[in-house]
Amino acid sequence: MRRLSNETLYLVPASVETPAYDRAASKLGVVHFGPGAFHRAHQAWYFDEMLKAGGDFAVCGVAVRSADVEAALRPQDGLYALAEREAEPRLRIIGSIREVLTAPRAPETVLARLADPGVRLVTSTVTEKGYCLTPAGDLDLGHPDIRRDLEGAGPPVSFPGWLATGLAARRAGGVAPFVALSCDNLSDNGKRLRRAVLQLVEAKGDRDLAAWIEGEVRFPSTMVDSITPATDDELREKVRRELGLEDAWPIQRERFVQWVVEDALGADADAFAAAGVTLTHDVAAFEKAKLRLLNGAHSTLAYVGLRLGHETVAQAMGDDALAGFVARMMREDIAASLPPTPGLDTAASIAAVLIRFRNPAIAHRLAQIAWDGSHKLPFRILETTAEALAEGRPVSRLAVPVAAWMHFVRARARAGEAITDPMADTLLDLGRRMTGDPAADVAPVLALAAVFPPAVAANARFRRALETAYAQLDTDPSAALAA
Ligand code: CS2
Repeated sequence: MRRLSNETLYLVPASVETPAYDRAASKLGVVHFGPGAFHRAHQAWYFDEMLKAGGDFAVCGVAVRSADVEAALRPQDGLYALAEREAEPRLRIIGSIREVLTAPRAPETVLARLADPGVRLVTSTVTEKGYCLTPAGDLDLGHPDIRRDLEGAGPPVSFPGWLATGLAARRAGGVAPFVALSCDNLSDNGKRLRRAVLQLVEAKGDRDLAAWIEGEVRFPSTMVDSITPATDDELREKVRRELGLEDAWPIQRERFVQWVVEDALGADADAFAAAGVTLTHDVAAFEKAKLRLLNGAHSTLAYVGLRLGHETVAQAMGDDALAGFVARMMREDIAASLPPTPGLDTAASIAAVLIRFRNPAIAHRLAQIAWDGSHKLPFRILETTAEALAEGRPVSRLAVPVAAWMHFVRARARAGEAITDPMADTLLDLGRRMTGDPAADVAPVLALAAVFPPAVAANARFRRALETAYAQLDTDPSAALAA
């Protein structure tokens, strides 16, 4: 079977939407770090819309490490299929990605793209760990990648390092800075990225560049949302059947897609708005609500669901006790932590999220959501918990996902299986030493300063709640879910 590419695009059946613009003539406007599944499901689709409307938004995707995306997309001229998995499914070929680079293989080209005056935006989905931050939100100067960037001999290795180097090149060349648009699931993502880049430049001792970045570079915060299960053989096969062409790495998501961006995009704002992006001055409230409600509930379903033997989000939602627990946690515990915000209807968002989780056309594996728990739980559950403790609200339900995460770590450690997490070694070591005794198992977990904010770790009420939930999940999970 022939491979999807510019040359074979004409073979795509008419039922599948293809780029309705001249790809060869489209101009590069965006460099994106982390062209993984989420980017290709979300921002690349929005940029495809903006290209369709005639804007200069072709994307150069830069993978910080792995060459997998380049290997899949280069022979396809950047083209891939995006499947919307709903009762009435839709398939579309996305054409916005014009080039994919793997940074360590082509550092000069990456730098040239970052310095290109036509590039106005540098977007990113490098996941929580790609920012190299300490729990307090400072750049982690002990992080191996940051240490290498500070030594400064070769090209950058960290994502903040690339941004700093790209901005330095623009300043040196008299080119206006790009807008740095973080699209990762972390609260105040723009502010965090700005801090990481500035602290790196300061640690290098380049005060002039730091002052220029402080004065000239915009780091708008954003909220991104669309459920994007990893690509599996079922999807590859479906796409092959429907296209009649081979696509090495098709992408799938639900139809729902949302991008809220802080209104600091300058001349590109109108193109974003026309493509359906919400521009607002208060992204933080949207981001917080999404992280705590959707992502908090997702992580809860993942860890508790895996403990109960479920495999996918839809299956976990079919378990009435678990679905009821998650709904109560959102309505009673998490909603209480969200300030009223114009344009944000918390009750409606919760109802919508619960429906999205039940989408029968999507097989979203709990094991995928369980990745990187040490970096996800702080934003998703522990900030809410810290506020609940400070304001005297109950924390017994919020302790359940944390206890279930402990069970996840323990079960994987015992089975001798790997876990995907930047702290995997520490966690597996802890897991191997867990005996099932709640007090003995909980204490070293709460001592993980990179995960638990001090006010949560030291709180006796939370510790008791965690011990109780941990014991219940061992002997009688239904008791934990009855909370
Ligand atoms: C999920 C998210 O994998 C995960 O951790 O919770 O990727 C989630 O599907 C998206 O944030 C939805 O917008």
